[in-house]
Amino acid sequence: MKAPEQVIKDVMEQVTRRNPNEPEFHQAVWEVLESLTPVIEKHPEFVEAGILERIVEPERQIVFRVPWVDDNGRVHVNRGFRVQFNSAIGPYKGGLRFHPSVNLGIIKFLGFEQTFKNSLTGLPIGGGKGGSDFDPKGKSEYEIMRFCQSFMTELYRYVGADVDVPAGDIGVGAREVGYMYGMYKKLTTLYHGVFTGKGISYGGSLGRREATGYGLLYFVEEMLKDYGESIKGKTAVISGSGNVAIYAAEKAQQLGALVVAMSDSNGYIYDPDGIKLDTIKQIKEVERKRIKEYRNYHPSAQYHEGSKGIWTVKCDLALPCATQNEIDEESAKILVANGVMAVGEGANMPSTPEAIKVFQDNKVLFTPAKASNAGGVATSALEMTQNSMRLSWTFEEVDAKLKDIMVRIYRQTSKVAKDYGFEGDLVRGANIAGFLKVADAMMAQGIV
Ligand code: NDP
Ligand code: 2IT
Repeated sequence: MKAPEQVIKDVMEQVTRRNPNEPEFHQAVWEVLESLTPVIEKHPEFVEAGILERIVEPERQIVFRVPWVDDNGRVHVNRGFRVQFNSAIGPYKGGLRFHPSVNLGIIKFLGFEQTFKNSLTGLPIGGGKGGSDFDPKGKSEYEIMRFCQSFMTELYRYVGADVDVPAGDIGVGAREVGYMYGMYKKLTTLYHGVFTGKGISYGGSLGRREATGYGLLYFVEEMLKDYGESIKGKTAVISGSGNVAIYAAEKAQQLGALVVAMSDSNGYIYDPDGIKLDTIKQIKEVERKRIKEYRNYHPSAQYHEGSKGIWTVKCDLALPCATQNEIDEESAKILVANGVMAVGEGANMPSTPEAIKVFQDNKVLFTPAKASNAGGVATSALEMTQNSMRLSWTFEEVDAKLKDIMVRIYRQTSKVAKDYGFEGDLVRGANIAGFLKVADAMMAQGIV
């Protein structure tokens, strides 16, 4: 019998060899595998059943052509992806990302993370992710619609309410979900919950829009409580100004934090009196413009080019809510030097491994994405439930369930970390807790 460290090393080598040029996927896999040594020690049966080799290999990867015609009659071709990663505990579930940086490796990293995150929600959803290298920026409403329709004319074959249920992610919100849902319905004549994040008038859940950001703050609040602290009175910096960032900022403000900086991919704004969220919503949700417009409304605020600079703003709470690897070692060191108390990940894998090490070495409270941003997908599962039951819950009902789920994820993550001898290490706690449920289901279902 090989030593657990060797088992893990061998699986990782195979992942690197079999998936060349996919650094984000390697990074996500390594973070999980590295946490699993004590689990493998305790459960040699997982090794015998090839659980690790199977869990790092997507069940199915779909790559397809997405042709569309712009407003000037020019033809464009993008690439579409759907990676159906793991269905051990439920139908594939996870968002679609439209961003020029999308490639198979990015979608695989996201699908892999999603598998463990979905497990942590305690709800019956497997892991999947998809998207396209389409860039929505600067496109007209009809161009967006035609792209979404073309994307769906292929994807519709592979999804379904009990098969695979996509949702939003970067570049995909209620507008895009609406266009894709409309085409799905036309092609299949099925009116069922094949997407989440739908508009409220056609089966969407109240509270889904807010869920990822609100959930992040519920999670951080619960963690701070354990250390005799709370969000009230803290200064917060939140990167991004999309769906997750906006509702993270909203809940942070409701809980009494002063949010002083937000960003987009061009730069960040610093408003020491507190960001006016209505202005951000107007610029980002209504006008779909750049964050630098904020200064036109609030001339006393500062705008700085470059999104990375946001981590030089002094704060107690840093909440990365934009994209992967947005906090590197250098930024982490600056945050620590400026006295950051807690880092709560809203985006997927926003901190590099080196940055996480800096936070942990310096006793900064750190919440890993797959635990602290699970509120979005958890509420998606609540949307699926409502669709199946043919009823709609009130905002308050959904929000209360979300809060319960986030508190439960925090408690479970922190307990599992402690049980395995790593008290306070939520990275390990989340990886182990997320893994155990999926591994158990895979064991029960045989070698498939
Ligand atoms: P949005 O498209 O609504 O917003 C993304 C924000 O991040 C924008 O402000 C965008 O700026 C910025 N951003 C995107 N890419 C980059 C980049 N390469 N560099 C700097 N800034 C960037 O997406 P979401 O808010 O939905 O997603 C944000 C993060 O949260 C992602 O990591 C996503 O995977 C994760 N997430 C989302 C969930 C959801 O329910 N939506 C659930 C769980 C996690 P710009 O407008 O300039 O591009
Ligand atoms: O990363 C994520 O968890 C999401 N983008 C949300 C997925 C979902 O199915 O709601």
